[in-house]
Amino acid sequence: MSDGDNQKLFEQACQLIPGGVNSPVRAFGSVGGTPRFISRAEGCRIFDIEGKEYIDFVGSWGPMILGHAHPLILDAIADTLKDGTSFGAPTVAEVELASLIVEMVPSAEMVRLVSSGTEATMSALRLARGITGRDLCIKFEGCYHGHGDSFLVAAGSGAATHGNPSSPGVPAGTATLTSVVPYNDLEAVQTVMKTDGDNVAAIIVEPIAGNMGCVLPTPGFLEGLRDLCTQFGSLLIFDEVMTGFRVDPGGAQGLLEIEPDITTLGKIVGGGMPMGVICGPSQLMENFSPTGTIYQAGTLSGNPLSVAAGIALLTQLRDCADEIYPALEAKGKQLQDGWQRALDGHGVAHCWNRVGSMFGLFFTEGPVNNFSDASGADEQMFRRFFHGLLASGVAIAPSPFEAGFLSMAHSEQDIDHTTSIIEKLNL
Ligand code: KE4
Repeated sequence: MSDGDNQKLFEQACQLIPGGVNSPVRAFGSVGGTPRFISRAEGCRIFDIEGKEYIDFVGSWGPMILGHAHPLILDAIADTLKDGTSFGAPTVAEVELASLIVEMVPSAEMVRLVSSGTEATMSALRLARGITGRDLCIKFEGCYHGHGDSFLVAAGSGAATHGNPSSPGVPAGTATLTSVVPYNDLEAVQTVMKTDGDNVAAIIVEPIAGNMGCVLPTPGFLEGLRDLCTQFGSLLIFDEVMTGFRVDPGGAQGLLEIEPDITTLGKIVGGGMPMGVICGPSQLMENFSPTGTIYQAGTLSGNPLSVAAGIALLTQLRDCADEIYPALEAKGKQLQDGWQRALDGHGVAHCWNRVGSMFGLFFTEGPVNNFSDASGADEQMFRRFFHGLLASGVAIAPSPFEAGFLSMAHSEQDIDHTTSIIEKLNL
């Protein structure tokens, strides 16, 4: 292990893997520089191949709510591993995890397990389209629902509410079935529903957005979506891949007491192993094959190792919720107060959005209520902040359009240490 190993390995990786990474955001495209190749992680720290350690606020993009390499999760996987890795047949543990999810997620009566958040949202939209017999869907600018064709869509120009592909390879015919409107803009949704409501299968939304930084729903926004879906017979899909079990044991729908028709989950539900979930009322979920005719399948769906990790983590979050979620809120407040004070000391314009241990820091006066607001933040300042922290042993997401996460493994001392680092940064 020596300095420069990350760069050397990155050059080698780029010969073999597009951009040297298996998911684009990891390539540091938004911030420049060399991605750190991580060799191990423990608690709130990650360690790269040069032996450098970082206090980590990415947490593998959300799953690590108890911290990395938590013994409860590692032991659950190890215990399962000795019996094999995959059977392609139902297992007791899948029933146990389904029961846990139904118990914790207010709107869930039945679940279907898949292997990623993308699979979950793709399947959820197909379910909504199959049930309603309608083709259109509405999504929100700045919300990310994985890389399914129907979601890689940019807002249509001007009056044309129907979307255009935001990626090559997405057929125009597919993109035009998705309308993209600004987050928190209920009037824009009402306009679309007025003309197309009877053809809208679903409105899909991150109930607390985490893919344009962290952006909160303004009062009445989600309630308005709920009412519009009920009025027009469309289905409301809460994409809780990030917020599920993060902001509350019952996710955003538990915290905000709004019931969607269909919920998608990921990240935490798999304890850091590949997992996605579609869940909701039985009378909707039973439309999935084989009880219904809407096809959905997966070789590794309900994988024993992922399910074991998910059971271990959700059980801990359920049983210790009264300790865990207040503690995560306290950690989040400590972080926000400290970083706010340090950045004020630098005279840097910034604002925060935060729900418990999920946060967004924007280098703009704010408020930030949608993607346009988030896009107005100072990206050069973000880059300086990102690299100043990284050089000082603190890892935040390598993009201004990502949320940050705290875990139970971040101690008060760890958080104070990051604040003292920011005080000394050259911004
Ligand atoms: P995956 O297919 O990456 O498991 O989940 C897609 C997805 C769906 N819905 C929401 C709300 C999500 O946040 C995600 C994935 N989140 C990103 C981070 N913003 C994953 C990181 C990455 O793409 O590498």
